[in-house]
Amino acid sequence: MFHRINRRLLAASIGALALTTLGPPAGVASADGDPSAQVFMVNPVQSGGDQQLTDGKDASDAVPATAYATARLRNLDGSGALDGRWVSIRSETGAPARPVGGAYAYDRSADQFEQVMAYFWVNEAQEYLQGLGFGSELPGANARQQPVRINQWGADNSFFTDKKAEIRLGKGGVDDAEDAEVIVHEYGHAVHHAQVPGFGTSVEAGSIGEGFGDYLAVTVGEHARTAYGWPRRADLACVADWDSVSYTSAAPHCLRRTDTDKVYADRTGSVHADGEIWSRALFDIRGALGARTADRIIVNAQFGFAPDTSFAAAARQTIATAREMYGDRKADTVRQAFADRGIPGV
Ligand SMILES: [Ca+2]
Ligand SMILES: [Ca+2]
Ligand SMILES: [Ca+2]
Ligand SMILES: [Zn+2]
Repeated sequence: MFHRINRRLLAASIGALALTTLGPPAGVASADGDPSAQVFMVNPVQSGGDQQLTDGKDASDAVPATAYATARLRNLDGSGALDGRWVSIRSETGAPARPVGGAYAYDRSADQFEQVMAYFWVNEAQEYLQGLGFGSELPGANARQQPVRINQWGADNSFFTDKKAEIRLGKGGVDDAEDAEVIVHEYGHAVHHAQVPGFGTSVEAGSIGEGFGDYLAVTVGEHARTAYGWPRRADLACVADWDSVSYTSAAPHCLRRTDTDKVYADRTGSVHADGEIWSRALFDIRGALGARTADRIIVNAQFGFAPDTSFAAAARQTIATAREMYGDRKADTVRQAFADRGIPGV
């Protein structure tokens, strides 16, 4: 679950069905046949650095053209729908996105833009995990077609549902799927659930789920940014710089951060707040070992988490995984990151 704001206030969504599309396509099909698409470079606040941006009721001109990049939509099944190897998009708002001249050239005012963003970023996240070896050298981590539903309701809330193993992205405030960090956060829950069915049945396990989702959003976004040469003009540790302009007053706008000084003794019992303890530890491991090594350890360790794990047990499992994969020195670096958060028994 991403956040919990006004989720009963559904009425505002009824007028959201108008659809607009851009005229001529902004790109053409690539030589290998993958269509191009307009996407945000993680999100417009992070890439552009303008903390004054606001939703403007989903207006095209509320976000500058420089916030968009043209990228390829990979692993599609060729049907023209946003169905592919790692993700399948269903939308309850607007017609399904379709390529014109080999391009999905929608801007943010079109409902189809969120469909394209969700496809691009879920595919990107699974490709990142595949690139770490999950699905080849290591077991797959949600290496399957992930269903994503863009929800018509106006509630400012996105979530992953255990029952259908489906991600649902809401449209309250800034449309949730306009921010890659919201999409990938939810994908983090899908990864956990695929690794350990029913994961998150204790408050601490739930907090680990939220912290990992935030961390995954940051590390996948940064991987993509580096790979594509996109700008970043906000702190790496700021999660959902764009979605959060709707409900945070102070700049920089962040739903949460992965670099707070929270320790285990600061627990509140709220999974989102306490998740910042865990995400900071993961962020520190990344800082010390580099993203690739850190993320191989972090994700691989999660296969061994109990559904109702504690911070202490999950930290010990992560340290043990680091030792098995990389030896004592790196294991001690991982241990230090958890010890710095005051997690007992490490
Ligand atoms: Ca939109
Ligand atoms: Ca939102
Ligand atoms: Ca960010
Ligand atoms: Zn969540």
